Amino acid sequence: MEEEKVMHIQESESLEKGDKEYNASDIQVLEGLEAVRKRPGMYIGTTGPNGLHHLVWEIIDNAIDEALAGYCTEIVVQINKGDTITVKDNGRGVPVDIVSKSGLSGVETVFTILHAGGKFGETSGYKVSGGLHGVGASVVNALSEWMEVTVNKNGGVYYIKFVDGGKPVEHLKKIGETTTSGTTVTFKPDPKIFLDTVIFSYDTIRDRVRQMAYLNRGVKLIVIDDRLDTPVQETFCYEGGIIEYVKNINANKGPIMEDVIYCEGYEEIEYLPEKKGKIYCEAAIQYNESYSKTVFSFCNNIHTHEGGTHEEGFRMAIQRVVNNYALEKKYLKEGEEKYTVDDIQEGMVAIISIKHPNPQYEGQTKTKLGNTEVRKIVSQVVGEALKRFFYENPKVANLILDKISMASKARMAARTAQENVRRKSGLEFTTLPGKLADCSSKNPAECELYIVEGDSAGGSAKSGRDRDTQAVLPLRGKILNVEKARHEKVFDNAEIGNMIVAIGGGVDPEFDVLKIRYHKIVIMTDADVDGSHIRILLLTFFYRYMRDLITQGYVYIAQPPLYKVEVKGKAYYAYNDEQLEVLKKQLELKPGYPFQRYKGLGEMNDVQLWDTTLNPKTRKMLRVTLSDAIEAEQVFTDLMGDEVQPRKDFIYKNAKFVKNLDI
Ligand code: 1YM
Repeated sequence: MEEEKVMHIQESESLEKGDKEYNASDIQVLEGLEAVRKRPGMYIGTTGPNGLHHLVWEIIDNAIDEALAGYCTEIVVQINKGDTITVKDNGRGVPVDIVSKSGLSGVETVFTILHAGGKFGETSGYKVSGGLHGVGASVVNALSEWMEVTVNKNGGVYYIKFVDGGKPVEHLKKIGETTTSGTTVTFKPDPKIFLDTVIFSYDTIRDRVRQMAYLNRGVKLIVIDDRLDTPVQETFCYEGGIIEYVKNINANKGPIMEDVIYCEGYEEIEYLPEKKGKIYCEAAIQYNESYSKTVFSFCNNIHTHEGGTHEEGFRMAIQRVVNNYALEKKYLKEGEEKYTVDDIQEGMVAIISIKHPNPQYEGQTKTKLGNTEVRKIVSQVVGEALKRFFYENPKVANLILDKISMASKARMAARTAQENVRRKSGLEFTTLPGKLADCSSKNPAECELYIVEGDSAGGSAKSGRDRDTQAVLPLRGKILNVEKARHEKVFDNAEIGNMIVAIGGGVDPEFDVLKIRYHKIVIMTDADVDGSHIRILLLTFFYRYMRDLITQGYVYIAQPPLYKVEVKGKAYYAYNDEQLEVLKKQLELKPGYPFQRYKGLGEMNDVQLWDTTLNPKTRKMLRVTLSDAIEAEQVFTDLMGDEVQPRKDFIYKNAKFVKNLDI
């Protein structure tokens, strides 16, 4: 472990007293920041795009903490021209007085001494944001080419600039008067550190800022992208907080109730010797008519991907309260099999959010909450609120219990059906489907499976492919929408059964990516509405039943051309309208020169299909990527919902979901 200098800062003196020369402690400060520059990964995870954006989260976190302390109502996050970032809040302003322990102004202390902020905030409560890395503003400064901090406080405007990874140009200086208060930080990430890219993604920042707005009710967050000729600006502020978050997630899933069950409470704890603090817990629950569960948990505004003790407490509560209520109201008879957590979570959307003064994270990616005291607190808070809701809203409770009881019956009926499929699904020896034209290679790393819409395109693909490495599975018609079907129906579906057996890794929760027979699963559908619908249905199936296939990047979308132009016996292809225009110019075609618009894959013969879509040397494919479950949930909600427009916009527009990859 890197040694970090932790400052304990308790008293402060006034600025006037503290004008000072550089001394030994300044050198220590620089050594601390130098350590960050030497091993940035230790502080921000990576120096790729995630690490780059992490800098922004750190600064926003400080502003959010100020909001949670009750002093700040509005935060502006702006991407400036030249990809610098400005974060501005209207809180108290970072302290400007000299801190006796460091001999520096509060601002300089916070922005140059590792972990200074955490020790500072004792008077105002505690620092809740951050957590995963929670490294603070000094790390951002250390990794910036320059940083400017302006603080409005006590009637004055104070300013300081740092260059070259945190070296102050001058000490904090009063440069004007003001009647307002707040902190503004602008920084430019150092391209010598962030070698991959120093370009910020508006979508990434917007998504995170919106999530912050949901998780911290009433705080107004504004995102601006000022890099464009016409700047983009969005404002997020949710008085209902996670209640609105749940409603939003549920909007396209067909909620079966109007209300959201809201649970809230806190408990004082003692942590570390002599330290007191509050664990604050809230959860929001709403049911929809689907069969999948959507439960997201957060600690200190960080998504705990791997769950942990807060989720355990939540599960304990729902299982206890629902089963007690069911027994009392005779949904369940004495001695009958109790509802499982899975039964209760079918069709449930829930957000669990806790704020903890001393979170401990575990798990592979350090996103699993480990604090054991949390289990009981969440269980109590959620249990009481849920129980109260059932008694106060018997009609809604009835709807929910009916749904749970159906889930439970279906589970018992499906047990046998699922066992049958498991046997069929490649976990044990099976025969490959007759419709599959397999490849001869048995090395998954070089094998590709083309899932092709329609028998005629399937035929062309079968004769046009490279038989050594390319397999073809034609699909007849539309596949089942797994979002709207029960498990046993999903497993009964012939097309789906064929895919499961062909791919060979089984299905979730036992899906094993090490057993798949192809490392490229390529979806090949027509470039029309039906084609994109089939593509979405396939992606939904993979997401719900073979999630690792998507998260580990094995799924691709073939890009057949849309146009063909023939000049002097030679064929030229265009994959979109712009390319067609370019082609027309390059070939100097006169207006009205004929070109072919492909309506479907079936119009291409085997040679054309090889040239344009199958040949690894010339084809274009998109790789499907999903890094974040919340992002995915939103995408699938948009896609599978009843609204048509989001679906239409999907494949070509949604850069988050599908990355361009020329292979
Ligand atoms: C754009 C980023 O950092 N705002 C901010 C930070 C602080 C305070 C107010 C603040 C905190 C406290 C007292 C306290 C911080 N102060 C410190 C430290 N926005 C942004 N706004 N007064 C002001 O926690 O007691 C660290 S962050 F350590 F100096 F108190």
